[in-house]
Amino acid sequence: MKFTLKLVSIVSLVAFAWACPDEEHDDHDHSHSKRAFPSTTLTVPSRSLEWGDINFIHTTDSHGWLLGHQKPSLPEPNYSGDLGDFSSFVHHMKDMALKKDVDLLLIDSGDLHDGTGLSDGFPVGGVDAHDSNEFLAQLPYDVMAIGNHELYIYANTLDMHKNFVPKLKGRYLSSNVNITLLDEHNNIVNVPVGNRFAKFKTRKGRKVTSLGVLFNFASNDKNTTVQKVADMVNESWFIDAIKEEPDFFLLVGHMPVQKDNWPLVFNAIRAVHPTTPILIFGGHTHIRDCVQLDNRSMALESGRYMETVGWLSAKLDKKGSTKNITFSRRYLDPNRVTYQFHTKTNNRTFDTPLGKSITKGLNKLSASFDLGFTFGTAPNDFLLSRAPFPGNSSLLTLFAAEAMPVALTINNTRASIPNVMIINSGSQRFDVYQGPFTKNDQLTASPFADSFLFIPNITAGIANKVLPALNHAGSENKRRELLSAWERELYAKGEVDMIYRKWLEEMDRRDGVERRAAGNLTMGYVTQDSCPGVGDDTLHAPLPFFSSPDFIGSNPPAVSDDTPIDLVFVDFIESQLLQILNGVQTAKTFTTADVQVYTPVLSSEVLGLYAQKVWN
Ligand SMILES: *[C@@H]1O[C@H](CO)[C@@H](O)[C@H](O)[C@H]1NC(C)=O
Ligand SMILES: *[C@@H]1O[C@H](CO)[C@@H](O)[C@H](O)[C@H]1NC(C)=O
Ligand SMILES: *[C@@H]1O[C@H](CO)[C@@H](O)[C@H](O)[C@H]1NC(C)=O
Ligand SMILES: *[C@@H]1O[C@H](CO)[C@@H](O)[C@H](O)[C@H]1NC(C)=O
Ligand SMILES: *[C@@H]1O[C@H](CO)[C@@H](O)[C@H](O)[C@H]1NC(C)=O
Ligand SMILES: *[C@@H]1O[C@H](CO)[C@@H](O)[C@H](O)[C@H]1NC(C)=O
Ligand SMILES: *[C@@H]1O[C@H](CO)[C@@H](O)[C@H](O)[C@H]1NC(C)=O
Ligand SMILES: *[C@@H]1O[C@H](CO)[C@@H](O)[C@H](O)[C@H]1NC(C)=O
Ligand SMILES: *[C@@H]1O[C@H](CO)[C@@H](O)[C@H](O)[C@H]1NC(C)=O
Ligand SMILES: *[C@@H]1O[C@H](CO)[C@@H](O)[C@H](O)[C@H]1NC(C)=O
Ligand SMILES: CC(=O)N[C@H]1CO[C@H](CO)[C@@H](O)[C@@H]1O
Ligand SMILES: [Zn+2]
Ligand SMILES: [Zn+2]
Repeated sequence: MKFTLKLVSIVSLVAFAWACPDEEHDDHDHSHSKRAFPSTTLTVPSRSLEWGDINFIHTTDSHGWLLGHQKPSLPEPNYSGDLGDFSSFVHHMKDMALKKDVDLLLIDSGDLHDGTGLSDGFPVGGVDAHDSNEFLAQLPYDVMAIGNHELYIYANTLDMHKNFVPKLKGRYLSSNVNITLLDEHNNIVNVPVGNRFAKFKTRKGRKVTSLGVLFNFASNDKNTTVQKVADMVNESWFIDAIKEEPDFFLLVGHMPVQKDNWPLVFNAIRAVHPTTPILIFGGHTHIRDCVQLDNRSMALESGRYMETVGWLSAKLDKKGSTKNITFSRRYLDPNRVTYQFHTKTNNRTFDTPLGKSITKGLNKLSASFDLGFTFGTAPNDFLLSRAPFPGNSSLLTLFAAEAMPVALTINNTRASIPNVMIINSGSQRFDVYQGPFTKNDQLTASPFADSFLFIPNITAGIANKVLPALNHAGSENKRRELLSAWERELYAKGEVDMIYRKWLEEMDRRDGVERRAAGNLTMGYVTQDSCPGVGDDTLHAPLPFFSSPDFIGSNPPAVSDDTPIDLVFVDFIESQLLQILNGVQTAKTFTTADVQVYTPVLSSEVLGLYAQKVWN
């Protein structure tokens, strides 16, 4: 699948620079003094944070969600804090750390690109996330690491290297990721995107050795290089970097804390330093998770899309101690209620000038990208996994059975010929909520810019067999354990939805019915990880989970089985579809030579065109 990103030349990088917000210190804005205090009906966190000697605030996989989740449908308000609110939160937390005389570090584990209009809605000639990253750079991040979404498109990696990395002053880490580019003498050079490691001292003088590791990602663009983690730990620079003993190792990286390669890095360090504290901040699979690889280390993963802010603290003991370290970890719902609760501020004292200027700047960016452009008004929520499929509230049903048949036949000379239309369900990324359906919502829900193809003159009887056969082949593979090989391939390409969905399914199965029935909890994530105690900051009942097939299609046309019709499908699934078509009939062997372009409309445009026609 292709992201809806316009390919841009390097020259155009310079052409589009976001002007810094100029009115951040608007002294005439007294509106905040009229604000009411948060009403007590909002869900507050269950308990205070536990502070240690070293404390961390962690973000990961923010994917451009810097204005937070703004829809009123549940559970979105729980994630409504924007980057300006987060900046104010960090400011107050830093103040608290000073008063407590402890260290507080701010960490990010990558994937800043691809997710909302703020990152992806740039005008022609722009670069994905170039402008939204200007706002992230205004936060006092101590260490950031590169994610796979920084590497799908070379222009994005180059922008990170040239424009973002310098702002982090040596603390943007890419231990195993390089970029190839021309240097100032026009020589081709291959260099780390950021820094391979950083050694620094905290405010309290603690020595830190930090790395930034990416999982074994294989779908990176030309002229970017991802070295396997197993090879990285054998590099002489790595062995040198970890030789000296710091007060703690800070391993930041775009790699999940379970079932991936953190143990390779961890063990390499443990072989040299058996008791030095090791803090790991992972990401990529979009879940909340925590694991202790031994009793003097902890690894935290803090969700996705600014739906989670992670907290980790540790009470350090003497160097060389073999006692257990006391850790705590917490998954915060990012909203002003959470932020104010933990910083003991109220709606009047919470906002900082920087926070307000970031919010204002992001809204201005949104306006300049015209992200509020409204295609139509969604009559109800359309959900990816929280509503039964097929069903009236299923986004997959909406897309396949309603939106494709409308959008793909606009101005199409084949509109009058009956058809069957098929797409992969992974083409949809995020729920569509009741209310205005905007340019931002389209970029968020349906980002993949795939083309539609068709084979004419397939009899309806045959065409109707294709979708069930595609889905059956998928579940056959599952049964025959072929899935693991397929999943491994998807994983190397950066696909993580299957892991995120499994996580949702497990929390629903574990205590969905019981917790929802109790009626005293709002809906949200209910985390069960392998670290001691409860991790969620605000207690929730799990979101309901419904599974859906891998492939979805329009309703069968009301014609006889021998009627010739058009078999329409998205190019992403062409090879699988041809294979299946040649299985459900043998009269003819179909090849790519039989395939034609159906419409210039791309899969990323379908919902908008449908909304314009039907939701207006
Ligand atoms: C708190 O302040 C924000 C703006 O900063 C405002 O939108 C909101 O309505 C206020 N909340 C309450 C509960 O007063
Ligand atoms: C990689 O970058 C170099 C330097 O800009 C360029 O000469 C080369 O053609 C690029 N390679 C590919 C495969 O794009
Ligand atoms: C990354 O760049 C460094 C510095 O130029 C080079 O020594 C190293 O071989 C490169 N690594 C990879 C995997 O390309
Ligand atoms: C790394 O080095 C160790 C010890 O020298 C060796 O056993 C291992 O095979 C090496 N791994 C790789 C991937 O080269
Ligand atoms: C120390 O931590 C380990 C797990 O890493 C646990 O099994 C053990 O009970 C703990 N010991 C003490 C004394 O807390
Ligand atoms: C911590 O773990 C190590 C080995 O994993 C063990 O030898 C040691 O006894 C543990 N310490 C405590 C206090 O449980
Ligand atoms: C779905 O919508 C159709 C048409 O509006 C309606 O007839 C049907 O009852 C709805 N089904 C459900 C389960 O709400
Ligand atoms: C369909 O044709 C009309 C009239 O030429 C045009 O305005 C419209 O943009 C076209 N729509 C699509 C989706 O191509
Ligand atoms: C359509 O397919 C039938 C066989 O299913 C064939 O007899 C016929 O010639 C085809 N028509 C066209 C226009 O290709
Ligand atoms: C919710 O209700 C259940 C069952 O009535 C009770 O056990 C639980 O403590 C309540 N939780 C909260 C957060 O009030
Ligand atoms: C803090 C906050 O906004 N909490 C909201 C979370 O979402 C539920 C609805 O599911 C609201 O009732 C809460 O107020
Ligand atoms: Zn991600
Ligand atoms: Zn990722």
